[in-house]
Amino acid sequence: DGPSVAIVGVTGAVGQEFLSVLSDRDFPYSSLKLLASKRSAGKSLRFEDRDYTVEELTENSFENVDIALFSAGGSISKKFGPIAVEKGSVVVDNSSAFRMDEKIPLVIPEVNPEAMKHIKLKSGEGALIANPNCSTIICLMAATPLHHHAKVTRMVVSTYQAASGAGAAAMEELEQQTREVLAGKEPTCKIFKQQYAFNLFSHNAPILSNGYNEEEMKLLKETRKIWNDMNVKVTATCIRVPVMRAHAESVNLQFENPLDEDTAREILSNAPGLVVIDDRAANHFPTPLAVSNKDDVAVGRIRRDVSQDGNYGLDIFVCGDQIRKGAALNAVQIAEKLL
Ligand code: 11C
Repeated sequence: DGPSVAIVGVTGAVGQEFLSVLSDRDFPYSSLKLLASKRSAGKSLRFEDRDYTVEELTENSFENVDIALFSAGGSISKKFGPIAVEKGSVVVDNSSAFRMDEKIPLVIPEVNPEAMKHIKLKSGEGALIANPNCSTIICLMAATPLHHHAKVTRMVVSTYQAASGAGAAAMEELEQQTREVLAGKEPTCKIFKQQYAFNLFSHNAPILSNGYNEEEMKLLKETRKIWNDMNVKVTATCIRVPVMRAHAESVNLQFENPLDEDTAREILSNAPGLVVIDDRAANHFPTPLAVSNKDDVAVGRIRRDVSQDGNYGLDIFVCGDQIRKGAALNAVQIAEKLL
């Protein structure tokens, strides 16, 4: 019998995507429980020819739940994640609440599935598995195969992040502002405190005392944990751009061992979950639109870094759907590994 699955935060952008991904991948659930806040409880949802009623998330929600997919924010995860684990559920959590807890695996299935190999479904023992930040997932999907070949010593990341990373309300704000600006009206700024349409700005995550914002520090800390390499150097600048649902990232890599660009292209072409779009003649490279609603992360602009001697540096450009591989798909792939 397949596992019983609960979705926590089903009415959010990622929650809705959990449903699409479960369906697209024919995930063999035996039953499905849709959970959300009191505000959304009672809503009807049709999924795979069945009608569901969204239930209010409570401490009693996890009885007989084998897998709980959480995407309802860090404070909900902190409160209800341990309750689900206590009931024997394996929780795959999309928030940042548990990512840096050293007892909790932080997993990209194509990169470090071994980190969760001790976790078993229906064992009576619940467990937590953390889904990394979307920018980290999208970056490491391309950087890891190269790291395995030539060992990355330093990575410089510049992100171009979509509205979806800030939730469904931010996506609506981008659309509304675009209409307003085109109509010559003052844009409504609720989620972001400045004009988003036809603009870009530094990521809205809190700024820390070192001048980096939290999103940038996640790229450093999560990469070190996922690669199990506390020495890799990572610096990032994260920017919010007026794109709906896919992140783009420019990634500069420095290697311990030489890696020429043809070998890199070959490695990336054979890597799981990755598609190479790198047509220099046609100036055709990855774009957020090309990867929107797609599972694969796209990589291109693969070139030797001319600022470094020999073949010790590469520049690449990656794009990935933030809601899918950056969140819901990665979590469902983790669940698939548990089957
Ligand atoms: C963004 N990555 O694109 C963020 C949002 O740690 O899960 C998700 C924050 C997180 O804005």
